[in-house]
Amino acid sequence: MSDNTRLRIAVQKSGRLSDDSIAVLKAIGIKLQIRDRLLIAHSTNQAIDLLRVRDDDIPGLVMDGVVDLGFIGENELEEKMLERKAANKKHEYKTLRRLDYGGCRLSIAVPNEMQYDSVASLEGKKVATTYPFLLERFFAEQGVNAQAVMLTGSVEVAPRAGVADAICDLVSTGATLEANGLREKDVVFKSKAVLIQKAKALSEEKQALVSRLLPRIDGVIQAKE
Ligand code: PRT
Ligand code: ZN
Repeated sequence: MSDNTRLRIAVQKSGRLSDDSIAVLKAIGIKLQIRDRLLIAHSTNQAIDLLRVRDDDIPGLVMDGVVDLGFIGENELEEKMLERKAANKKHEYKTLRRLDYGGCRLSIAVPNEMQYDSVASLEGKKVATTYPFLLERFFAEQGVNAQAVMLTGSVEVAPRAGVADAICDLVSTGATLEANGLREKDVVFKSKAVLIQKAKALSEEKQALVSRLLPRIDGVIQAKE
C-alpha cells in the first residue's frame, strides 16, 4: 500500500486536461517527476503523490475517498455524480476552485436538414450521447419525452449511421459538428475544469497543506487573467 500521509491527487493521464492540470501544480511550486508509463508520480519537494488515470475514473476516486483531490471537467463530474446518486453510491465532494481551462459546452446538435424549432422538436426521438444522465435531466426539466442513446465514442456520426436522430456532445470550436453536417441548437451544460476534494475531512497535516496550496492556485489563475 502507498503512504497514506501523502496528499493524493488524481489527474488525467493523457488527454485534454493533462497538460494544464500538471502546469497548475508546477506553477505553484510542486516538483514532479512524471514517467509516461507510470500510474503514480511522486513529488520530490512536497508530501504529494499524483494518481494518473482516465478522466472518467476521477470523480469516483474522489467520491469514494481513494484520493484526496482531483482535477476534472465539470461535465464528467456532474454526469458521474448523477449516475452514482441514481445507483445509491457515494456522490459527495467539495469544489475547491473553478479553473481557467478545459472550457466547453455539452450541446444538442441536429443534422442540417432536420427541422428544429426548440427542444420540443426532439419529442419521441433518439439522441446519441456519452452523457445520458445530464441529457435526461435536461429533457425532464424541459418536459420533453426523448430517448438518450449511450455511445462512448464517435457520437457525431450517429445520425448518419442511423443510430439516432440527433446528438448531444461536447463542443468547443464547433468544427467537428460542421464537418459532420450538424448544427448546434441548445446548450445542456457549460463546463470548465475544477479542482475537487473528497467530502470526508482530511487529516490535519493534509488540510494544512491544501490550505497553503489554494492561495497559490488563486495567484496562478489571477496572473493569467
Ligand atoms: O482517455 P480519457 O478517458 O482520460 O480522455 P477522454 O478522451 O474521455 O477525454 P478528453 O481528453 O478528450 O477530454 C477531457 C475533458 O476535456 C472533457 O471531459 C471536457 O471537460 C474537456 N473538453 C474541452 C473537451 C473539449 N473541450 C472537446 N472539444 N472534451 C472533448 N472535446 C471533443 C468533443 O467530444 C468533440 O469530439 O472535441 C470535439 C469537439 O471539438 P470542436 O473544437 O470541434 O468543437
Ligand atoms: Zn474519458
